[in-house]
Amino acid sequence: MSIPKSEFIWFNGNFVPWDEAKIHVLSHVLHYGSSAFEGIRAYQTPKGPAVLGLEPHVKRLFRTCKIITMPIPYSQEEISQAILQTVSRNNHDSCYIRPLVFRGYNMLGVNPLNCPVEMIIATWEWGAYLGAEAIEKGVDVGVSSWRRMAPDTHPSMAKVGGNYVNSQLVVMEAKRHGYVEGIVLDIYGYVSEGSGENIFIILDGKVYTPPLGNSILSGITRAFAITMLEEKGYKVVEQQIPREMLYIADEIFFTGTAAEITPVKTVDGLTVGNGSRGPITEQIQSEFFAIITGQVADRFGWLTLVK
Ligand code: PPE
Repeated sequence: MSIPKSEFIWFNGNFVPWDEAKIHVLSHVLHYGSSAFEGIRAYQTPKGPAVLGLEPHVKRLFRTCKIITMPIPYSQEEISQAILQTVSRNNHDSCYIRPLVFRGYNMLGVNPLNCPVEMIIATWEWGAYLGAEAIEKGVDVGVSSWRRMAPDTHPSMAKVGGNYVNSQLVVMEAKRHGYVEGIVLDIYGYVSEGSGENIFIILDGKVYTPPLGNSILSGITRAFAITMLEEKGYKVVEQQIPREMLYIADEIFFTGTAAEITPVKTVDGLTVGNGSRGPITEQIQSEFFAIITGQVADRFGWLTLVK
């Protein structure tokens, strides 16, 4: 399935028709993965569309660009406004939002510094990332034979295009083996994350998730999940997780903007808990969907109305 087109893409400060948002084949980004991106969602609420986590996503984009020395020629406020305007111009009730900063066309050679920093913001309608039934029934996943980037190689805290070669290898292998998604271990063999999701493991009433030091992306949905879990009185432990904990877990769920909160049903063919969505996962999921669709008050200030 190809991307469902919207009308406009914000491109270096202007709205251009979807089909005209093009770059040269000798752009630096295409050759060396020199891009920084975000994935954000807007949800339909009774007050109109609202963007979830606008501020933390824009902040993370700027941090990614700082890590890879790719200065964005706009302020965070300008980018936030541009995101809201793009959702509005494309008349979405709900959508996925993809801001992308990249090194454009001027010179080739690894050094990016002589190439212009360009930016787009695209929006489109994107349903459930891991399949229509995944949110309720959960997904079958496998531990990848690939490892996440070692510390001091690729910066996992930065959402950089080039990092996603690793994610692509993980997800392609997972699909080849009949799984929906892969779980990647870090270089030391500890659980890191999915190809595009953070992971939570529940064992004996405690909730575990890998810390930033295990080569994870600092997920915004992960932060939302921790906030909801702690509010409900669960202890969330950020600690190194050995692979075998996946096999004895009572519940496992993924978090991510695209994946939202998705239960994991099996790992490497072994059933997680009783094989259906666990009670803590369900509680957090229903709270999450109630807040982001405006069914209950946005008490954590996660939403920004588009109009
Ligand atoms: N880890 C990775 C590697 C990752 O790519 C994501 C988001 C997360 C964790 C969760 O982060 P957050 O969205 O802030 O909760 N992956 C994005 C891209 C997915 C894609 O296929 O493209 C996303 O979910 O938008």
